[in-house]
Amino acid sequence: MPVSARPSRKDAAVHPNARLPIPKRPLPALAAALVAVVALMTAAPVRAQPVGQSLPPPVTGARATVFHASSEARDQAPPSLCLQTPLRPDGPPPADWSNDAARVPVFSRVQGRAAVRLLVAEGTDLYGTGEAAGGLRRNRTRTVAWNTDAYGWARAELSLYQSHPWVLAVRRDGTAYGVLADTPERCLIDLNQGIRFEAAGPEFPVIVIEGDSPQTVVRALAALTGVTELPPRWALGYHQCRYSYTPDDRVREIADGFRDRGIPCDVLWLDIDYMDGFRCFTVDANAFPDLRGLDGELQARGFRTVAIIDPGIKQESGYHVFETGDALDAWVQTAAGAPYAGPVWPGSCVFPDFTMDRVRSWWGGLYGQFLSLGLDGIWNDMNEPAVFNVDGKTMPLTNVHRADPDLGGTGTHARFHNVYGMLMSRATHEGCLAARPGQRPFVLTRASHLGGQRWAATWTGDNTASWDHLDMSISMVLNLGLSGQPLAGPDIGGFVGAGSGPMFARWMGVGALLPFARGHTGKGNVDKEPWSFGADVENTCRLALQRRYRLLPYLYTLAREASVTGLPIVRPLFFADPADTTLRAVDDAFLLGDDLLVVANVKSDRAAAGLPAMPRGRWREVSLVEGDLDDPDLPRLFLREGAALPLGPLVQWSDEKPLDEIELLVNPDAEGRATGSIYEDAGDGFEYRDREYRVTRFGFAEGKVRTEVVEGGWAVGDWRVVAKLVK
Ligand code: NBV
Repeated sequence: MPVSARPSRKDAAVHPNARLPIPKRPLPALAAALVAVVALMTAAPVRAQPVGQSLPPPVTGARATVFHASSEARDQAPPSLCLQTPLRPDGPPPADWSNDAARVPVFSRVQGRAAVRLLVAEGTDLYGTGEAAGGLRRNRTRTVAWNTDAYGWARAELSLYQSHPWVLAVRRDGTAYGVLADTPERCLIDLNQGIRFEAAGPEFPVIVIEGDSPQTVVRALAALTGVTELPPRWALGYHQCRYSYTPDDRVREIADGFRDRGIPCDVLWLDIDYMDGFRCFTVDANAFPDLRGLDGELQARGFRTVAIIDPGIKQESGYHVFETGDALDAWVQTAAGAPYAGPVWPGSCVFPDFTMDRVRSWWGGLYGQFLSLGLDGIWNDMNEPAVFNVDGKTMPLTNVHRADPDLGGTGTHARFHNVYGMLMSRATHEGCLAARPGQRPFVLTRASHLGGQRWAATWTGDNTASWDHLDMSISMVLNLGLSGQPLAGPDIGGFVGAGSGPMFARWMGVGALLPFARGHTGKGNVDKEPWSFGADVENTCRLALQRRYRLLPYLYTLAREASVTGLPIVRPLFFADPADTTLRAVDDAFLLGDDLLVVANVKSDRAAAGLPAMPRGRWREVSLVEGDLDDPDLPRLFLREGAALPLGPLVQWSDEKPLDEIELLVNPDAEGRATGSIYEDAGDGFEYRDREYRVTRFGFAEGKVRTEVVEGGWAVGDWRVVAKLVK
């Protein structure tokens, strides 16, 4: 591993891109209406006949059709960059769709851009659009699918780090459909009047999925764009990060901080300052003279480590990554055919062109030696890709990617911008797997695109320590889940700004119940470890994280479900009853799986939290750890009527000890019955693919619990079940 003397660090407390002009805010209503009218007037319908072709049902209960603007557009369409496999149309669209303007898109061109519009019936609620700032319900919003380094983004931000040109529509009666604009280009998703996509680049196909429920449509989306593989179990524990824990003794201090205080934690993160001069795949020998030794120490105490890797490679002779990449001709090129260079953390950088298989393999190969330092996972940041001090905060759109034929061949950055981060995380994922075939890769990425869930988990970027951002973290994670990405979470506590103790406590309460739970904050900011805000906040954080660890068997069961079906881990309340329209806009409460309902208080006023509209049935409030019911800063939890929820023991890290006792929280239905299940395997590795796993079903009836293995043949140590009825 190349190391060198510690570089002189530039003060990186403020993101250079923060000084760039703020992207346009949405227009005021009157101006927006005028623009819409002008747009309609200038929208000349394409004369060619649109073509629709039905697809084999992606999942039972769903029907899907792909529409093209014309047969020429269909024949010339470049390969999809979001679908898992090419489509195989097998007939005409369903006959009952022909006059339905909600299901058959109208294609046009608007000011030179390809546009598509579908009507939306009264009473239809819209969701999805991926990583979008704002609330859960997306009606009357605009999103621009364009991966952007959005440091300190605002509620009105149009573009964040990821692009998901996808809308889930739930009709008044609870049936649902989804609309996917299959384009990687910059794409406006306008939900002001119906569903409208408008994108640069060539005409793009639109896939419409019809389903009997929102769940069916989301599962169908996953059947088309892929699922997240089962993560290692430790990745569902709590993660602690900051920009940056350095030097090595500071990392040790943080580890002590958790273990000495009995606050559960699985993972410590290394941000860019562990590197030698921000050169990827190097280590600062002064700050981390023995990273391998440090990782070993941490592992012995039950911690894993994840290290950051950015795409910008310092243009410097003698630096092994630059030299080997250069020899391979690996870089994105300018329109003139020279390697493109732009400034990022290390100074002038070149950028690997991940659209080429040979470049992805080279990049993946760099992880072999790197992971051997004892690292457990990789964090890909800045991969929009972010470039400093330029308009648009990225590379010129005229840059050239020499993509392989399966990605459509050579094209401009305008075509590949939105998939750059996704392809980087793919290269990382594949590299980790090749380096350690027996271990499940854990990759976190900032930039991504529809389908990116196949290679990485994600977080919502550089949020702000404000009540509003705490509020948005729930709806954003929900909409990511409805857009195919189940493994997501915010920077708990906020990346930008100090915030306050009560806000931090409240954020930890919520964040501990989201799929990816990581505390993080920016350089120069106040400390944001669970103990940084005094004893009261520390107690709340301990309870919040103890709750998460008690829920680990359930969380892991949900992650497994997501890996099989594509259903999100956290779900909007309306999943419990899609026909109940009172649930459609609730976004400070959510479902963890089907059985646990979380009511968060995200307002500064402690007393403000009343109960939201609740789904039908007798949901009963539950306690997961002693004292949680008495803490007003923790979300309230309710168990579904008829549910039996398996809880694990209180542990300090996920595999501290084998599961020997399950406490089954039972909320019997009117007949006194309840059911639940648990998925188990080794927690890492791939033996589960050869039946080395087990799904056990719990049935509660007549006051007794029965267990039955319903799937898999894994023979592991047995646990006892202790049922606890909730009153
Ligand atoms: O690597 C430093 C940070 C990181 O902590 C953060 O999570 C990323 O979103 N990174 C952005 C680059 C600079 C941010 C100011």
